[in-house]
Amino acid sequence: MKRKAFLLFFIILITMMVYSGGNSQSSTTTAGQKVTLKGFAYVTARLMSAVTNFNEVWAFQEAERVTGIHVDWVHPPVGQHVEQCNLMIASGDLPDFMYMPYNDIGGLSKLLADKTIIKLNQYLDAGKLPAYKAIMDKYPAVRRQLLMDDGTLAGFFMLRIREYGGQLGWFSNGGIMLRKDWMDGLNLKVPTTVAEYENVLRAFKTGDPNKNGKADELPLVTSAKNWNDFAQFWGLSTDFYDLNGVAKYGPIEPGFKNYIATMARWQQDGLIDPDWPTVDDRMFQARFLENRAGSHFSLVGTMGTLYDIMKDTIPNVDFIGIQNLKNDSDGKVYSTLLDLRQSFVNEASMITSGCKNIDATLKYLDWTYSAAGYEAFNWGQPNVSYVYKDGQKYFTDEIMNNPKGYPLDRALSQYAMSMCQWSMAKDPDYWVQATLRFPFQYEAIDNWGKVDNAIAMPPISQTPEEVRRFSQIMNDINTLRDETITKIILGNEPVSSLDTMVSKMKDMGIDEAIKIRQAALDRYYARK
Ligand SMILES: [Ca+2]
Repeated sequence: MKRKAFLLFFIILITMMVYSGGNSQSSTTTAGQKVTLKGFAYVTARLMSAVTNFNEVWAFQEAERVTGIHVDWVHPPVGQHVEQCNLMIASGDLPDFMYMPYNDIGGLSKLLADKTIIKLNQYLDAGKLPAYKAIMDKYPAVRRQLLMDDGTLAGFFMLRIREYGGQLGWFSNGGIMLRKDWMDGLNLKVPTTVAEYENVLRAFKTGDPNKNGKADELPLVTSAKNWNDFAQFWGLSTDFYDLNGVAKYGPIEPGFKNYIATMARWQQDGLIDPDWPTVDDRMFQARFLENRAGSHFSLVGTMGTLYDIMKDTIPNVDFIGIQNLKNDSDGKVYSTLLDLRQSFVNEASMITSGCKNIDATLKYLDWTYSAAGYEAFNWGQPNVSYVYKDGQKYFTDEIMNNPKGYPLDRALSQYAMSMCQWSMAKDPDYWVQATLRFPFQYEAIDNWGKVDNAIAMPPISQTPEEVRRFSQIMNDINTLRDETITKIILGNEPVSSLDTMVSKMKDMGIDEAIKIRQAALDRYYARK
């Protein structure tokens, strides 16, 4: 007994020594030698246009300088990361940590159950992730998204935290855009409701805004993927959404009929480009170049591209990105865009069960979330890739107008990881400077973010069995939905076909699918 007690005391003593050393440099350096970790990280073509290895990026050099930890990186060839990572896991020869889109390699639950990766909770609780924990403490809503349903913290996620209008999420990269010069020419006000928007489309149709004497305008140019974008103005989705904690499938809701009936009427009245089922990017651009397209559910980057190609031939061309249209029944402005509600991306650095130096790995990965790490990984090298002016950060010409002629993403990727994939918190200010070029883009981003994001489905997680059953049911139901919507909008079937569609969906198991979503949603809201 005495011997055992002594051993226990000895073990506690050793543990205390290791822990007390956790906050100092000494735990990461052995006899003055630099600690080296092995990291597996997938890379994209964008990053590889600038460097061949993370260690060539200035921010990673800074991380090494500050933490005293060197990482030997393993980067699979672009596009082969899933296969390569699976091979590595199967071989049992694991690095200290790996950065991956985890859903592509089985998901967090499976990686934990297979003991490929380890939980981080005990280290979080022991204060070993000070910077990462500070973010979770500051934003409880983000913390809820990062923890799994059972409270497990499984990795260092790529965070995209932005506060807007009292809500948390990233940017709404898309919304309705209109030809501002056409609106001004016809003396039209900015529409805020579906009815007002319809009036603008009608005025485009009949008012000859392109002044060629022909009624050749296509008031709304769209494609099949935009139908969900329009549905949100009716406070619903063509897919699943979250109505005050209740999982709903839009196409079987009563309000869906009003929405589809409106789209069908617009089509019949010639307000929608009749070629929408087959329109591709080239045809889409041609409609704008021909000075015939009046409106589109657009992306902010698309607006910039269209402006670039139109400005020489259409001298006064101007765009406006307007707020999402008000829902008729409650006057709210809804969005079902996940980006506006989700503060992380499904990618993370995960510590593996083969990690040989957990303390050093934690310290290294935590640093990117510190104030200094945030600056280095978003903005790069001070006074080289960015400068401070009046307390604000600005990219230099090295990035914005690169002397070697590099495009912005390549120039920035030599210094920082903000445009690439890495476990870090992305700075909304970086995104604005790197993405937006024209005043109408700033205005659009501002307007598109003025929404109530509550009906967007939050980032729920499903068990492997739920995923299997859910997709089994929904594959056929979604196909039926797409076919029915297309036929009704094109006028090939009456709006009443929706009733037949709904009863078919009931037979196909929509109620069970809703139940599965509801269970996942309940678990999400029950997270601590
Ligand atoms: Ca015309």
